[in-house]
Amino acid sequence: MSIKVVSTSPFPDQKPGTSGLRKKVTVFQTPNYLENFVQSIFDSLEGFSGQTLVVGGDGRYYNRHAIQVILRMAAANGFGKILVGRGGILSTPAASCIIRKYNAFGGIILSASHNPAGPDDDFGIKYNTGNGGPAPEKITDAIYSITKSINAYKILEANDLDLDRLGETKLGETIVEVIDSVADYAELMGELFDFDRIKTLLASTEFSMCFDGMHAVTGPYAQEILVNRLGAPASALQNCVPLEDFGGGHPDPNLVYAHDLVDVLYGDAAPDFGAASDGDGDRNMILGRKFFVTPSDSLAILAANSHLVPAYKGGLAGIARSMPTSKAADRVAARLGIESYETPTGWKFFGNLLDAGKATLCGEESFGTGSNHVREKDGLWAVLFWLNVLAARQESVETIVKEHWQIYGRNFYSRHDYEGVDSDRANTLVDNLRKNGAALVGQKFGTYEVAFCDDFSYTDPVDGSVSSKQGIRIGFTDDSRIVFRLSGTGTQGATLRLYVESYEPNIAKHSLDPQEALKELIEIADRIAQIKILTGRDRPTVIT
Ligand code: G16
Repeated sequence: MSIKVVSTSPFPDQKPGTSGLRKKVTVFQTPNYLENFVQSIFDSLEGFSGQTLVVGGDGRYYNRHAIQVILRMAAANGFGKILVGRGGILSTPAASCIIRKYNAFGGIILSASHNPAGPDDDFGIKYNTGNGGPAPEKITDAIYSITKSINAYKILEANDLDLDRLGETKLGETIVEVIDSVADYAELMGELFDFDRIKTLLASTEFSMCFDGMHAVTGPYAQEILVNRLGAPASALQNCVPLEDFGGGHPDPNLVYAHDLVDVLYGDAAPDFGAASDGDGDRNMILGRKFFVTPSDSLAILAANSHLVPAYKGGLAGIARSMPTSKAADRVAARLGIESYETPTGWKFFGNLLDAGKATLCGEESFGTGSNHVREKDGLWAVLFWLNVLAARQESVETIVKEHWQIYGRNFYSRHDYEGVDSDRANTLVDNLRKNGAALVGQKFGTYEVAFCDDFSYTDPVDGSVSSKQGIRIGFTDDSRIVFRLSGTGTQGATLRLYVESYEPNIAKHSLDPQEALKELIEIADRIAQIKILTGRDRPTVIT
């Protein structure tokens, strides 16, 4: 087997977004497109010769082909060993778990997360460092800079490997080991949670649940953990057979796209607990019977109940949330007497806080929750955390959430997404806010008065790195706020995200519908940003 050096020329559009490079499959199929990006990853790294690389993806269309290319390139570039999930499959949190457990140098994860899959849909690739987490900005910036000047890549001339058989093979000088995709992750979950207590809950005739895998990567993980190890009936799982096109669905666990699960939890004879995970298994949506738990509340509630879970009963070091996530978790941190951190959107910003032992739990409004057990958000982990809390408290999801609001007050929260908007118009909207923001301070809009308006900038408390332009925040004197930012994960046009939050201490008002409670603020957002006029849309694509 010989190493081939292939001449290439740069592509101008390989800048990683919120979570790696996400493009249409057809773009990745452009000759050398994938290879350029992979070589740029390797060229941005130092000291990996002879080290271990973890490779896996969410099983979407193009996963198998991309993995064969990456294996040959990693071998040509001098990795000593490559651990690859069977069939090329690793959920994002499982990949993080395996990088950490086997002290790998890093990992390459193939996924476009919650974006649809198939020949005309999306694909993605990202690099994770040796801590198991997404590469920080200084690495993604370096990768991008290399993509702009790359002129060659290295690849081994070899046949495709059999990825479906466990065990080791040699690829040139490199050992490739196909590993079980689920076992290490399942074992880790068993160490964190009270499996005996959850088993008892799942065996009870008083309790029923439904987990929806959205035909994506979590199916086999849910089967092994929830059914095989915890004894849930097979009927508790739906859409758990992974498909290359996710069954034509949009594997984003929210009230719109996870409609199969919503139908069950809001239907007749609804189970007590429902949950869904996304394309690559790092997101989660939690439902009670006819009851939706917002991701921001979920983070706060898990933190407040963390003493019930074996892994966290010794206490939390701190709680971190992304800036647009509601401040509900901050209230829990304050009561627990621990630090809370506000980071930009993107799980990569939690890495330093977790590594430095400053935060134990992290969460984002975008249906992401996780802890220091890995360095990615983790969908099934959140489901198991909720099951552990339900098993310990013997109360319904709704009761637990409402009791939480009684103690802490309710942070009404909603996100409105305008997907596939013309990019120029979306940029104009954000530029206008940047230009005119300062003049808003002191202005009154109905019952609200603007206290501040800025473009969020974050200084990492561990390494001092600064990330600016992370979202326009408009704060009001009563602590309500409106946030605008453009998504960094879409592949078509721009997605404008509007986040709206207000705090309500009065229990009598807690049962209001969030859209009702936030109505005035939503109208103010439109007035200030001219959303309808600039996007040409009279309503959002998705409301959560
Ligand atoms: C990624 C990031 C998350 C982020 C989410 C949404 O999640 O890892 O940190 O909150 O995208 O980002 P945006 O608002 O820029 O679209 P995932 O699940 O897509 O990997």
